[in-house]
Amino acid sequence: MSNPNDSLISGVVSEVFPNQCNVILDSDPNRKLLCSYRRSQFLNKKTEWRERSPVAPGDYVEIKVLGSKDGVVENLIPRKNQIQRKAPGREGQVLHTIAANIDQVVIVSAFLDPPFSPGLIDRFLIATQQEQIVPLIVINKMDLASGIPEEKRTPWKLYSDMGYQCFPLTAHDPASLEALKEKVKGKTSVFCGHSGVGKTSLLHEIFGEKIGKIGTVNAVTGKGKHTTTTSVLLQPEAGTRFIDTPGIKEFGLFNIKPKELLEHFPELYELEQKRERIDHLPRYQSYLRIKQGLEDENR
Ligand SMILES: Nc1nc2c(ncn2[C@@H]2O[C@H](COP(=O)(O)OP(=O)(O)OP(=O)(O)O)[C@@H](O)[C@H]2O)c(=O)[nH]1
Ligand SMILES: [Mg+2]
Repeated sequence: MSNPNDSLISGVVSEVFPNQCNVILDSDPNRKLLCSYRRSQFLNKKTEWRERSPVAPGDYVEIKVLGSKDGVVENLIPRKNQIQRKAPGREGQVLHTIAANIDQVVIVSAFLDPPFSPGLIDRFLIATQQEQIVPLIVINKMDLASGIPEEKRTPWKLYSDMGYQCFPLTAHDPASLEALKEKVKGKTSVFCGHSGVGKTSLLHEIFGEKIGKIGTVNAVTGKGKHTTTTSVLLQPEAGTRFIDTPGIKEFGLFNIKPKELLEHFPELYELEQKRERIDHLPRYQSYLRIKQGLEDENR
């Protein structure tokens, strides 16, 4: 008797829609099938958190092919890791998986327009540490730094001093992208950050192909207007994958207790252990806001 799994083929989820997702086939990376999936089949009912969608970009799946363009997801392969946040604006404990099976998170901030945002960087650093994913911090739009006093031109210094890899660059200046290009080669990288920081622009420049729309930044609010609306995984060359994500306003952490939080702020932790004052230090505000948010949630 034939095994029903014999007719299944494997691939990676590249884009997720309600009840359907695009899957790039392992056997033919230029071929993409639109596949339906059954929420009830894959959602993990045992955890107290509900996932917004059972599949995410980067998930490995096995599918049954139905025609030249579509199929059905039959199996979801367990994830090696994932980057998740608390889904914003919802009641209850709902999770949004931004990406699965990734090597590194490229945390993109702009030097200006929108303003450099240490709060979001700090949250992503915690999430990557929890999942043991390499974080790379990109500070885009360095062209806007000319005319800014010297001492204010390196807002990321705090992070490089702590040993994080920081890449100050300008998307439109190819020479400034070389170091980052080397780092993303042969890896799966997810590009995250606020709207308008230049994630899609950077990806255009690095991979040299049109991958999505590039937006404008609102002159009044300084915020982008969410030009990329769904996360998309692309595979420009064998072994290299990247995921462009829509800009996020909030990155809500979960599964971490307020008292564990200080360990993710090692420079504050050490001083607090020695009972020294920390409330004047740069990341203290971030620490405090995240801690208060987690305490409110636990009430
Ligand atoms: N001055 C300057 N502008 C840039 C740079 N990189 C991108 N931009 C501009 O910033 C705006 C937003 O760029 P996008 O690439 O759409 O930003 P995004 O992060 O993908 O935004 P979302 O898709 O909304 O999350 C566009 O007008 C880009 O031309 C840069 O290095 N310098
Ligand atoms: Mg974009």
